[in-house]
Amino acid sequence: MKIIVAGGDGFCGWPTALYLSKQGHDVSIIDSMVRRKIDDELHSNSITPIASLEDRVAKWKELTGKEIRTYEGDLQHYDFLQQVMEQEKPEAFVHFAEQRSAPYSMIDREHAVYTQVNNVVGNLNVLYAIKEMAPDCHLIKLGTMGEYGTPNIPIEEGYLEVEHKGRKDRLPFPKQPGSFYHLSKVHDSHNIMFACRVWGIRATDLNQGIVYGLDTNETNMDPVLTNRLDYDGVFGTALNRFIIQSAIGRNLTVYGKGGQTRGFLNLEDTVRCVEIAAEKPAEPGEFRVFNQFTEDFSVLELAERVKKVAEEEGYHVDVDHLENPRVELEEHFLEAVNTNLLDLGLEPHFLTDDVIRHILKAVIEHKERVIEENVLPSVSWK
Ligand code: NAD
Ligand code: USQ
Repeated sequence: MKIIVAGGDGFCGWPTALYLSKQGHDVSIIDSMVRRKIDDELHSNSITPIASLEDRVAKWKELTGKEIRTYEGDLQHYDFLQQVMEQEKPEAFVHFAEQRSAPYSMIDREHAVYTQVNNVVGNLNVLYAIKEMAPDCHLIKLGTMGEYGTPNIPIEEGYLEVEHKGRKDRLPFPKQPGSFYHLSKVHDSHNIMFACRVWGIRATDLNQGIVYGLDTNETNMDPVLTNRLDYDGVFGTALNRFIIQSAIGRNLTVYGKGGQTRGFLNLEDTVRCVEIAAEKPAEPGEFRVFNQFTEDFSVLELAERVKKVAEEEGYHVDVDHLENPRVELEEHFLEAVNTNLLDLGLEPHFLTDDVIRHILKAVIEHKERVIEENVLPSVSWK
């Protein structure tokens, strides 16, 4: 299958591009490199040293004989996207290419506007490019579980059967996101759903939970293929961040009470979920929604899991409860359905102590790269 991976230089996109290429698909990457520029803006870095995209794909070709074509450009620039689509005529378009940090979107007005323009306009351009140049192409769009927020009822996969004043309908599940970033994903979902209904586009919205892990079989093949891994207060996510904090002798930063409960999945499952969606595409006109996570944990539970494993490895770890920089419920109900991907064959890699130990050992190798002042949260929601 001819597949474009937009955002293919990023944390999820790079391992996905390699995995799809290894599976025999004809893969090309679009990326504007903006994530690397944001590192410069924030004076931050990936804890793992990462090679340029050019070197990464050259190494992949040397090791496997497989070519991954690359297009450096911004999805907001329609002329650029048109050229790529005309050249590639993809059967699937995997769309990771968005500003994905909630704290980054809450820094100030400029960052909120940047996030929503980048994400919403980029996605709208992708929808038009599919309509105009590859109408049968299946859009596989990375959404987020955070679109739903934390309602006091179980979360369904995209839709809710509602009975109201004696009438019934299947309606989009209500969305109560917690940041301007998460809101951008809600806007994307609405635009995609509309494009499916009006133009007959086929699309799958993958409402992904928080991804943990660093490597996959493919990124492990050579140091040049190493994936990025964020630890800072803006782009680092729970669990990965806790593991890195324990490796560098810092207290684990639980925000508030730590009862915030989220869906999580291993990076190895991210790449497989995208493959499953690509191999079993949505029907023309169908807006399909999969909740892409395998387990849920509270933040405090994760901190305690990491503390236990790190202490077994000889590190002393304390858990701090910092004043929460975000506005969110710290104790709440969370139950979400995630059966669509399991029904299509996903075999989850669950979070075991060995998985935590593996990430810990991998990050310890690079701990001298951590910029200490970036570890604590610096962005307030208020
Ligand atoms: P990332 O920032 O590491 O990668 C995103 C990539 O997209 C970067 O390489 C960046 O340069 C590129 N990009 C951004 N805007 C672009 C544009 N307009 N044009 C071209 N390229 C652009 O992020 P990630 O962690 O790999 O996340 C990928 C996707 O998955 C995002 O859409 C994110 O919202 C979603 N997601 C991530 C997680 C997670 O835990 N990391 C969880 C749920 C959903
Ligand atoms: N948290 C802490 N301590 C930390 C970091 C986070 O307690 O050091 C808490 C946050 O307050 C929040 C929860 O952990 O309650 C999750 O925060 P996060 O930074 O791990 O994840 P989030 O901001 O939700 O964003 C990440 C990705 C985003 C993706 C989302 C999936 O950056 O791209 O969309 O996870 S989800 O959470 O399902 O919406």
